[in-house]
Amino acid sequence: MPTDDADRQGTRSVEALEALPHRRHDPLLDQWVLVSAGRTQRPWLGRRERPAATAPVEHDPACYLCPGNRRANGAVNPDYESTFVFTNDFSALRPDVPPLAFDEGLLRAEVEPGTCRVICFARRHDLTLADMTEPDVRRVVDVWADQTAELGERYQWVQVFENRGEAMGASNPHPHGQIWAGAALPNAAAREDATQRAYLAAHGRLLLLDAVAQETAGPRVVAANDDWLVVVPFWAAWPFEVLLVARAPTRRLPDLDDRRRDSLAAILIEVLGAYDGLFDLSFPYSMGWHQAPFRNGDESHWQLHAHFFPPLLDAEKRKFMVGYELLAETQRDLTAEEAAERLRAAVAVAPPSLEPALDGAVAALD
Ligand code: H2U
Ligand code: ZN
Repeated sequence: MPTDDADRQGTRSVEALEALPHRRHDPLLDQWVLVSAGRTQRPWLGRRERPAATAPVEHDPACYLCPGNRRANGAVNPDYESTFVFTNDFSALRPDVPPLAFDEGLLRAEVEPGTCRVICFARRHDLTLADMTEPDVRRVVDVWADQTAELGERYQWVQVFENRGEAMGASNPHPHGQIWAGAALPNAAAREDATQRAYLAAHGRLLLLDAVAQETAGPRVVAANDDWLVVVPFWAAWPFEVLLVARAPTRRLPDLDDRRRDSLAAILIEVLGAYDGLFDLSFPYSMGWHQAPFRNGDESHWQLHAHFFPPLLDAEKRKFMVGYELLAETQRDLTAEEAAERLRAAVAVAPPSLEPALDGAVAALD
C-alpha cells in the first residue's frame, strides 16, 4: 500500500530518519534528495580516482596560464604578479550575436549573447586557493567582485566559478577559475530566483538568512566567522557539498566591504584546507557564486552565497550522478551530518598558508 502524506507521522528529530531511507527537501531549488545512509560500504570494482602522477612545478613552460607563456591562440600572457584576467580563447558565449529566435510549436530557441573570461588566481603554477595567503586570496575576491560589477553592466547573469582538479574537468592544474556572463537567467538561477522571491513574500524574511539562523551552532556547521557561515546543507546532493553564506543581507560580491572580503578570504582558505585534508589529497570540486541578477527590478530577495560541489566519496571513489539521479532524483549515501562532522575534524588540522604575492593584471577584454 502506498503511504500518502496524510499517513506520515511527524517527527521533530532527524535522528529518527537517519537510519531509514528518506528524502530531504532543497528549498533553494525546490526539489528533493533521497538519502540512503549506510550504502558506502558496498563492494566497488568500478573506477578508482588516482592522484596526479607528477608534482606540479612553480612555472611550467607548457602551461597556457603561467606568466609570459603563449596561449593556444598565440596570445602571450603578461608577466603578471598575482592575478590575471583574459577573455576565454574558446568562449562558449560571445557578445557580437544578432538577436535571432526560433519558435515553432514545441521547438523554441533563442540566440544568447554573453562572454567568458578566465581568471588566473596566482602567478605560481603549483598553488591552489587553499595554499595561498589571506592577502592573495583577498585579491582573488576583489577580482571576482570587480568582474561581477563590470559584467553586470552588460549582462543579467554573472556566473563566477572554479573547476578544480582533473576529476571535475579542470583542463590545467594552474590555479584558475572562470566567469561566464550572459543575457538570460540560466536554469539554476531562475529556480533560486523564484524560491527566494516566494520565501520573502510568504515570510517577510530571506530564505538563506533563515537557513543561517537555523543552522548556526548546529550539527551541519563546518566553519564560521562573524560574517560567513559554511554548512553542509541539510539537503546536500554531493557527498561533501558545502554552502557558504553571508550572514548579513547581501545581494552581490561587489557589495562586500573590506572587512567582509578579508573574512571571506580567511574562511575560503579554512574550508578548502579542510577539503584537502579530508583524504590527504588535492580535493577536486566545482564551486561558484550565486548573486542577484542584474536587471531593472527589486532584488532584495537574493542572498549572496557560494556552492561547493566536490565529487569524491573517499580518496579513490567518486559519486556518479547517473541512472537514478538522471532519471528520478539525486541520491546520497552519507548523511549531511556525518559529512559535516568529518569536515569539521579536517578544519581543525589544516596546514598554514604561504607568502603573499604582488599586483594583478588584466588583458584587453571584450
Ligand atoms: P577549465 O580548466 O575550467 O576548463 O578552464 C580553463 C579555460 O581556459 C577553458 O575554458 C580556456 C579554456 O577554454 N583556455 C584559453 O582561453 N586559452 C588557452 O590557451 C587554453 C585554455
Ligand atoms: Zn601554469
